[in-house]
Amino acid sequence: MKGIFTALMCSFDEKGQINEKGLREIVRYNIDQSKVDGLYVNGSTGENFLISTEQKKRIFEIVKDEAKEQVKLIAQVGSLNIEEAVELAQFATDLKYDAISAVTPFYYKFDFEEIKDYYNTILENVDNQMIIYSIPALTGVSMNLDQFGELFENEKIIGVKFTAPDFFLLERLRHAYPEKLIYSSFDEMLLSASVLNVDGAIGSTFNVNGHRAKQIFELAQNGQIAEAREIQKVTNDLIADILENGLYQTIKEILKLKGVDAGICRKPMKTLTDEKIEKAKQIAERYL
Ligand code: SI3
Repeated sequence: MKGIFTALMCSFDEKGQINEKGLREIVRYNIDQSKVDGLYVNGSTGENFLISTEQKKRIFEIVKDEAKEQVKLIAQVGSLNIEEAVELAQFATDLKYDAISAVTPFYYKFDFEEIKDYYNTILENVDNQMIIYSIPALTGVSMNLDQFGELFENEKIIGVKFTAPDFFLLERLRHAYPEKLIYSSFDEMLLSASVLNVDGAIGSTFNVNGHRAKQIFELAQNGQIAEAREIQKVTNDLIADILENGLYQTIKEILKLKGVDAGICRKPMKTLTDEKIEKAKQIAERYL
């Protein structure tokens, strides 16, 4: 379960329906071209919070069918509707996903006891291992070292997808819980997190830049920091341009230039203007 995991995109058509052929091509591109170690399915990058339960299940099925046992698969099942979270967790477990993950419950200001109950409820109903998905900037939910520790008391919680620029907390977590898996999840901070000995990373830009993420992570593990810094620099030039042009839309456009039928993003996400499509082409030519 260690290494570089792509936060997988999903291909959607103009009607917002899953483009199965396109999704299969995205899976193949990540496995065959980028050679990532795993896929994180139905996360933020997969537009999970914009789609129906049936669509989430279908995506789990298609990805498993395409990837088979070639890479590790993590199913993000988190939902404000706890019955949906349990249903998806059971569904992905039946499909033999290697682990499930759930975003911290958001929108309502849940207290820590409620958050803990959410994870324990999902896990009481499913025979699988869980990776907490912590992304305070989007959920508004920040947890401290002790709270992570309390969640980790449940042995089925095997790690955390740590999507925050808090390197103090990251170092404390690494030190306090050497046996838990910690995944860094801001791609632009991969080297810094790798130096703190994270077990892997999960990221959106790995859909097109997974090969460099693998290099950064492996170089850092070998102590080749100067070399890793060079690759992180190019990576961050790429990420800065992608973020400026529109994150998920630009990644999809770049995939299309690589021959992958990545489709468009679901509404209310916008489609790229002609000018931004041209910019995406320039980004691809410059970096990929
Ligand atoms: O669940 C997911 O799709 C992710 O892993 C998200 C991941 O943390 C990305 N965050 C978001 C909000 O998309 C990052 O990979 C991020 O896009 C990247 O670092 C650029 O800022």
